[in-house]
Amino acid sequence: MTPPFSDILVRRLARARRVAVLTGAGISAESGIATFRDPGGIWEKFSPEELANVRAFLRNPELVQGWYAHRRRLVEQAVPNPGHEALAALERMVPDFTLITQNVDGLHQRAGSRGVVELHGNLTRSYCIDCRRLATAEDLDALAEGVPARCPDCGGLIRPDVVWFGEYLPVAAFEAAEAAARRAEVFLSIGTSAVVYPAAGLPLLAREHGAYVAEVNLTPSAIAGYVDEVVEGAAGAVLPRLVQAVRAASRETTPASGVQNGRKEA
Ligand code: BJW
Ligand code: ZN
Repeated sequence: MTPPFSDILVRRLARARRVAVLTGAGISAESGIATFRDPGGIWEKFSPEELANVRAFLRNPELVQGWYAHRRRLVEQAVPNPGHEALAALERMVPDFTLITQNVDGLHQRAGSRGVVELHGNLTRSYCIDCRRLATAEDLDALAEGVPARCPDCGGLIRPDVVWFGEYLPVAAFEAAEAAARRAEVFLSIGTSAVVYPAAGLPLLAREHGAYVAEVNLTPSAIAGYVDEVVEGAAGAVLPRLVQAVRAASRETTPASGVQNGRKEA
């Protein structure tokens, strides 16, 4: 079967010493975690812009805490899929590899990716909005009793350690992401609608600095017209094939001496 990606992408990846990848909710969809903007989720009646902001949280903390409690349960039950695993394998083949994610589910780390740059935080952590104390699982249990979860030290509301609309991204994480985008020879944008900034600007930044930019998505994203290649398909199906093709192409260019072109083999 003809691959959904080009030979150019395979050869560029096989040669590249610096690769950066941006992932979004689409990569975790095949692990059973609903995306934000695709139809079908039980939170479909709320847009992320309505729930993922501090005003919504202060207006109705129970509703927003409930949304995150529901998502934490899904994440606990979920397992990484072949898309996450393929990116962990690609990392082991490229000397300078940066995986930047907008996801807050920790599935990349569980698939074996290291040094993941989390742009929007992680929903497994929560903290008190008044004294910043990290919350424990017991602190969050109050929610089950029908009242918002509050800090046992100061009574402040407990919020997830994620980035909501109108909030700044963690500075160190965003700086690391920008630096990786600027130096990347190949940049992959995977499973993101690319409508939320500043994350959606990273593939464009990479391209401005000379990277070959490809996106992998079920349907073309908002930035599809600005990238070098659009690979249409499910990340869990496309990425294992892509990594396999890159591995085969790397072997073809490996000298008989066994020196691996500076690559670490998976
Ligand atoms: C598959 C698949 C499969 C499915 N395989 N693919 C106007 C212009 C520019 C910017 C702004 C603007 N007005 C406001 C802003 C700023 C705002 C913004 O960008 N808004 C836009 C919506 C217009 N951004 C911010 O506020 C950011 N902060 C900021 O800018 O700070 C500066 C500032 C400070 C003070 C005042 C003003 C500015 C913060 C953004 C934080 C986003 N937070 C969320 C929630 C995180 C916590 C949580 O998870 O609950 O992040 S919102 C939500 O969207 C979440 C995601 O990370 C993010 C991106 O979504 P993603 O990952 O792309 O998911 P989907 O669902 O949109 O797309 C899924 C894709 O997968 C689809 O394309 C599918 O086709 C595909 N797919 N299955 C491959 N199997
Ligand atoms: Zn507190």
